[in-house]
Amino acid sequence: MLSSTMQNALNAQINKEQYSSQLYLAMSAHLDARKYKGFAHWLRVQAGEETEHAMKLLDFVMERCATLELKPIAAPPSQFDGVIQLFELALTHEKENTASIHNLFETARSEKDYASEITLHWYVTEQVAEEAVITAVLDHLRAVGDQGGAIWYLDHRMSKRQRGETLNPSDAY
Ligand code: OFO
Repeated sequence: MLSSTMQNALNAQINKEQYSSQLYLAMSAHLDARKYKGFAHWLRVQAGEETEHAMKLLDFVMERCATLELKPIAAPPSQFDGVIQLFELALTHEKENTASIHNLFETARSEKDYASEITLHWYVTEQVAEEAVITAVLDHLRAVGDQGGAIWYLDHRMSKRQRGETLNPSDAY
């Protein structure tokens, strides 16, 4: 069994992961409509990964015979500024999610919930990877700018991301 504190905290994190998926889907649609098909593809794969993050926690809650409490998922924005600003927003979002995972980890520690703590190790590591890859995308975007032709080459590279991989644009050249 999970303590009610841990159960509530895990349910809240499931909702945050689902929101992340919605946010990346909205970002993907925004860029797709502006013909940035590669960035849109990358973000859509990211949305799928966020759903998997939610499902992994959901399975854990169920395995612990706790109550799954699904809440309404907040609507993400539907309009964004340019590609660079959009990825800046993505990085800010991931930093917030990292803080949320760290709080959850602290809760598991204070509840002496060792199983939750071990499960959350994966999320702590995953956040390091997510922040790193979005930072790398931003570095590339800032280097090429969002006006010239080079951004279309970067867009093409971003289209190479497969499900289950992060695809740092540096790896794709
Ligand atoms: Fe689930 O890692 Fe991003 O938000």
